[in-house]
Amino acid sequence: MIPTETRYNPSAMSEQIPDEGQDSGISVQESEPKLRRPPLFKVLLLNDDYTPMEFVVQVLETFFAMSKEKAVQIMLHVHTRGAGVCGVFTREIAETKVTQVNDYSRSHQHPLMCTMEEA
Ligand code: TYC
Repeated sequence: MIPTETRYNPSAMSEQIPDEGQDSGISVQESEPKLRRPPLFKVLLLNDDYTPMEFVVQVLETFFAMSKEKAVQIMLHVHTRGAGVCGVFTREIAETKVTQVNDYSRSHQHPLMCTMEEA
């Protein structure tokens, strides 16, 4: 005969050493989650007096995957307000967009400027 205390008895589990879930009064400082969201960056287009409107629209369609309608809307915003946001990206993507747009503009002899700033 196995002594009563040593037999497997699921209903007796709650009588064992209490853990935190049993309102034991024991508390453990849990560590903060390790993951952090990366910083985000706005990519901006700046207005100038020389770049053709149609070129700016083409840039927005090509490098920021905008519809023609959205690209015209953003281009006109930049034209009237001086600057506008083309998109928000992580640092490396934003840097790549800025370089691509500025290289493309220069290769077409346009002064169009693309920059970035932390969102
Ligand atoms: N201002 C330019 C013009 O009148 C058009 C333009 C719009 C240029 C947006 C740059 O980011 C820009 N031709």
